[in-house]
Amino acid sequence: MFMRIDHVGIACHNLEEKIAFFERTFELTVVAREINEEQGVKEAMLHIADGNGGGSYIQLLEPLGPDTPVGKFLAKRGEGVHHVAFGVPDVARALEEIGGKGIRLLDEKPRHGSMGSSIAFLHPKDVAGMLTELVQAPDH
Ligand code: V0V
Ligand code: CO
Repeated sequence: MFMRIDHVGIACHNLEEKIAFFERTFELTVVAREINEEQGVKEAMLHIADGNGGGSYIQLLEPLGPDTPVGKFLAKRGEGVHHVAFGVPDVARALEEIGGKGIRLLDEKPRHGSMGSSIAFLHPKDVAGMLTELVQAPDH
């Protein structure tokens, strides 16, 4: 079902500061930036590698406000790994299959994600405490 790790999402207070840190420390490059109002984030993707059905990235996330998923996470836990996203060939189908196994879906249908992708989240309490995202890259 999972083709690769698409990205690891990291919650941070200041996106520009963390982009600069990742660029100078690990020599990564920002390949996309977006404000996603629906998800309540300002985000940047730093490219790591190309893989099966799409690339793999670090996703840096700054909340648009305190009452958003990332804003609440920062207040409760501070900066750190917020979610892990797996590449799948078809998000709608993956949701159906995973939902059928009794895992709580946070999204019943795919939503708009970074770089034109389709995304959906699974409840962290049902996945070993890990907020899990499914990603279908465009044209895949
Ligand atoms: C909350 N919990 C987490 C968590 N966030 N556990 C692991 N990882 C996280 N990121 C735990 C929390 O500690 C609670 O456990 C429990 O889940 C319920 O959390 P809560 O604080 O009561 O509830 P909320 O209202 O904060 O909701 C949490 C969920 C919410 C996960 C339901 O954040 C959500 O719907 N997330 C999906 C959307 C999202 O995260 N979007 C931002 C990324 P205890 O303390 O009761 O034990 S956008 C993105 O990745 C994009 C655009 C992209 O990739 O393209
Ligand atoms: Co993400």
